[in-house]
Amino acid sequence: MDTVIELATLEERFSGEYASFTEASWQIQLRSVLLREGLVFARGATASDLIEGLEGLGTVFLHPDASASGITEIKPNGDERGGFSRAGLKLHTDRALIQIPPAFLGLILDEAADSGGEALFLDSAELVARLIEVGVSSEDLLSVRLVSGVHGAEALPFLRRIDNVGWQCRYRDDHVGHPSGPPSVLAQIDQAFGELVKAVELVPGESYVLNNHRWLHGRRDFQGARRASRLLFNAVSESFSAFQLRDLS
Ligand SMILES: O=C(O)CCC(=O)C(=O)O
Ligand SMILES: [Fe+2]
Repeated sequence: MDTVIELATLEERFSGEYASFTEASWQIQLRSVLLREGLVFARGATASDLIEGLEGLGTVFLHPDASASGITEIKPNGDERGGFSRAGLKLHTDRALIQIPPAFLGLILDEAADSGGEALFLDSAELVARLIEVGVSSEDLLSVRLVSGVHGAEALPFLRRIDNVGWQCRYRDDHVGHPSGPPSVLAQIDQAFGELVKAVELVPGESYVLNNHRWLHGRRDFQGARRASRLLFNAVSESFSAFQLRDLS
């Protein structure tokens, strides 16, 4: 039986338990882990495999930096900050300041850094649960907005309820955009980030796909010639990326 692709949840990835799938079944497993967990790791998948794997869930979103096929090559180009630098990227939502950010993000590590460059992840469902647990009120939480650092004016909700389907989250705190809301809540968010963030050292040929409406991602700063390929997708249905938050109503 030809094994083409190996998949793991974040937990399985940490314990090195990749599961092998044949051609026939890996796409089904990829979609099912993505829908359930919002984050899935793969080994041996190319960009076109990921595009095929998301068939029925998402369609390729053309980022301004992407090539015609939708792939953005992420590598240092002399910038001092942002994706095309060697700088660390704080936890964020991709394209957080557009009305509906792309729902899914795939990233393949093509070439590893000499040091650093670990991928960072945070589940906003876990974040909200923690914030409620430490006493943040749902009213305060729902008052947090995201303000563009580039276009000025518009403020978009940190957490948006989509009728009958669930929630959507967006966040960034960098040159692209920043949160606005009760200072004590913003401080609690920062503290929870430090406690809940997960770092993964991807190996070349390894990739992840995440729900960009649920999981925040980032990376640590690095040395060397790290290179990655990124794909973004719009969801075929909002319900594919909306997630449940028991603590908020
Ligand atoms: O380099 C990475 O691992 C992620 C890059 C990224 O998140 C971005 O450019 O928005
Ligand atoms: Fe990103």
